[in-house]
This record gives sequence, C-alpha cells and structure tokens, in this order.
Amino acid sequence: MEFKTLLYTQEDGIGILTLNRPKAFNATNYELALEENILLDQISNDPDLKVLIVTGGNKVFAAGGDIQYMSTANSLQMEEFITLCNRSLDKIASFPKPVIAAIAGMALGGGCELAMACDIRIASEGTIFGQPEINLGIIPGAGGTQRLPKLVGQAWAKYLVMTGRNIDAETALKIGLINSIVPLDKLMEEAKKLAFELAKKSTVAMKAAKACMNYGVNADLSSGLLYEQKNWAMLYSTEDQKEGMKAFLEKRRPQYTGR
Ligand code: CO8
Repeated sequence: MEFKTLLYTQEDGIGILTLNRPKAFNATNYELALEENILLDQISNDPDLKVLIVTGGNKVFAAGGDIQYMSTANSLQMEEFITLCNRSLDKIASFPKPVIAAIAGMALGGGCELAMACDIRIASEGTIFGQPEINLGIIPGAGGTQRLPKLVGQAWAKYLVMTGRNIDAETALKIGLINSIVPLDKLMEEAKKLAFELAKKSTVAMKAAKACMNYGVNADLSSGLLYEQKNWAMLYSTEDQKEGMKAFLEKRRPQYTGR
C-alpha cells in the first residue's frame, strides 16, 4: 500500500519506517497517525521482518503534533486524534520485534514520545529533545507524562514537561533518554548494524524478553518475576533454545528459526 505521510522499505529482515512530512518537520496530523496504525498492523506479524527501524530521515526526526491541524480543533476531534496517536505508539511499544529509533535533528513533543515508544534510541550529534507542549498551553498527550518519568525518573521528566525546555543529545544520553550518539552520516549505518545484530538472535526469545520488560514496567515485582519465570520456562519448548545451547556446546554460531 502507498502511504502519503510515510515511507516503508523492508530488506533482509529489517524494516525501515520513515516519517515523510518534511515541510512540516514530520509533524503528526490525523493522516499520519492513521497511516502509521495501518502500516504497523500490516507488518507486525510478517515472519520475514525481524527488526523495525523508525526514523524521520537525516534532518528532523519529528517536531510533534501538527500545530496547524491542532490549533482549530475541538476536544472531541482531539480525543479521536490522540487516541489514534496513542494506538500507534502502543503498537510500536508492544511490537513483537525490537524497534530502534534512529533520531536526527530534533525529537520534540510527540516526536520525543514516538522515540520513547521504541525500544532503543540512537541519536545523531546535535539532536535536541524536548516536551514543549506547556509552551502551547497544553500538556504531552502520547506518553510524555507517563513513559518519560519511567525512562528518566520524575526529576528530569518534571523539568522537561514543566519548563518546556529542550535538552541536547549529550544530556539525553546522560539521563538515559537515549542509548547512544553517533555522527549524522553514520546514523542509519549504526541503526542498521544494530538491527542486523538483533535480527540474528532468536525471534521467539526476543519477543519474550520484550514482553517481560514491558509487563514489568507496570507490574509489582512479584508479578513481574512470575511473568518472567513463565516465559523463561516456556522457551524450553522451542527449537531455538535447543539450537542456542547446542551451538554453545559445539562452539559454533547458532542458526535460529524462530520456532
Ligand atoms: N506542527 C506543524 N508544523 C510544524 C511543526 C509542528 N509541530 N514544527 C515545525 N513545523 C513547520 C513550521 O510551521 C515551518 O513550516 P513553514 O515553513 O511552512 O512555515 C517548518 O515546519 C519549519 O519550522 P520553523 O520555520 O519553525 O523552523 P525552525 O528550524 O526555526 O524551528 C522547530 C524548528 C524548533 C521544530 C520549531 O518549528 C518548533 O518549535 N516547532 C514546534 C515544536 C512543538 O512545539 N512541538 C510540540 C507540538 S504539540 C505535541 O506534540 C502534542 C502531541 C500530540 C500528538 C502525538 C503524536 C505522536
């Protein structure tokens, strides 16, 4: 399917979703949120897809919600819009394969929230991050008050959401908002390198690892540990566990099938 606001390519098990509204700095409008949902539904269970990279290209990751579109909307319209946005971000957060954000330029508002829904965030040098919604008389609506404190703690989350100030990539790295900083011309190369590394691992173990960590974020410790324990034991019914351990003992690389 052709999309107006997104580009999607898939090769050698790696999918690349590129936000494609360059004139609006990849801001999310209704159409983009809708297309993101449709695409994620289409690809999430594709057995050939092992890892997804989300990017905005090499200029801007995303500048958040489309202010032009939101400026004249009413509550009912925005309820529908933000539900759609959160649905797509939840689809990324619970995507059954790893999702890497390759972030250039800026990740502001909904752009920062999109990055936070991904599993691993690589940013290029000079990228800025922020939740500037307070400067528009609103608040973050797609995880800025929820995922952000869980990722970086209440102190930095409150600072970012309450001041609306941006932080640079070095600060984002220091507070744990991103995983690494690379030169801009190496951004996609590094994201793909990591994606290929993850793609070689057992997809069934990868899915279980992600599900356990996602579950644990919102669960008490004993429920989380029980969930982990059940998933751990479940993996002993897979071919990949047999292959992984056999390969170790035979001192060779494992060849996983995802079964
Ligand atoms: N919405 C719509 N258009 C935008 C946005 C935006 N968020 N950001 C930039 N643009 C447009 C500008 O209007 C401009 O268009 P034009 O050339 O037609 O005038 C173009 O992109 C370039 O912008 P600037 O000329 O301002 O370029 P600068 O380099 O000077 O500044 C900035 C770039 C810093 C990104 C600046 O444009 C800016 O501050 N933008 C707004 C950032 C912001 O406040 N984001 C939060 C929005 S609210 C939000 O995200 C709520 C989330 C709800 C949805 C969740 C989705 C997952």
